[in-house]
Amino acid sequence: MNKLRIAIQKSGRLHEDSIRILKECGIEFNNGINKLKSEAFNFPLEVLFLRDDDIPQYVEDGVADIGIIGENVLAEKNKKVKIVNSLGFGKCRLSIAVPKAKEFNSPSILNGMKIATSYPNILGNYLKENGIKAEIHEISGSVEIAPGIGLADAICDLVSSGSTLFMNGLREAQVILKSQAVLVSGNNLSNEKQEILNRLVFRMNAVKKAKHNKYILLNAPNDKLDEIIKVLPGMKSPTVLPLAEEGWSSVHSVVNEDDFWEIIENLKANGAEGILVIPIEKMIV
Ligand code: PRT
Ligand code: ZN
Repeated sequence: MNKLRIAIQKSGRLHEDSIRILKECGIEFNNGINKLKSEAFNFPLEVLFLRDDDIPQYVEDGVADIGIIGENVLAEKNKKVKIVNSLGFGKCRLSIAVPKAKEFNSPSILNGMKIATSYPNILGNYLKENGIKAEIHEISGSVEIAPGIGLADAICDLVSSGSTLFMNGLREAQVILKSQAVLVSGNNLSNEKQEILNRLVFRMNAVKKAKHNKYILLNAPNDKLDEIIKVLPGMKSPTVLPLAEEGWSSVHSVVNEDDFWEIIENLKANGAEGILVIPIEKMIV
């Protein structure tokens, strides 16, 4: 039987989350320790463990059918692959950073500077779009030390918490690209492989949706039910069950993480008691 081949990072920041998302989709396989590939036991999937930089090329060439990589790598490599799904992890931004004391009120300040980066293509496009003439100095690692050792005047590198910049006396001046891990696919999947991919994406969406939502249970006095139900959206509408105690009901619903605290405050203000919040494992709508 035909199998779908997915390429994920062998080791590094995306490795564990890539494995976790596949496992949460119910797919079981051995992790890639000292292994180049692994076959899933219970889903038509073969997992290849590769360096993240190589994944776009492998997917473009069809050696792997799909892959998980950061949008930053995708934008830099510019290969013929398409984004199928955003995965919500590996979030970071590609930014220009300058020494702390340096003013940065417009990108034109970069004119004439030497900028160190591992992302020469993305940086080159940014400079071109802004009409800036600067020298790009490509280095493959430890970009943040370049200004301190006199190798460059500024850098263009990935930032997440900002502590690496801070420790090197640098300041984030301009975000060029926001990135997260994405699932990409080649452009010529067979019908059979496309079908497997659709099943995988369906499962990933159920996992993602569940993470964004919480199941909520609460007790409400019956005379306050109308107000409380108005606060709770639910998947269709909240479930209301009578409590053993006269005049009270139990209300069940699903709430979105984004407005979660606001909803809880509203519920309390409207007389809800004994509020329980429970994580949802999968959500199929
Ligand atoms: O060996 P391989 O080539 O596969 O891995 P790699 O060393 O090239 O990549 P890796 O594992 O470091 O990162 C893989 C992907 O994780 C990146 O392509 C991004 O999509 C994503 N990601 C998310 C990050 C970060 N956050 C991140 N903070 N990648 C790197 N960093 C680095 C950054 O370069 C800087 O050195 O972390 C430092 C900054 O972090 P803060 O928290 O101090 O700001
Ligand atoms: Zn890499």
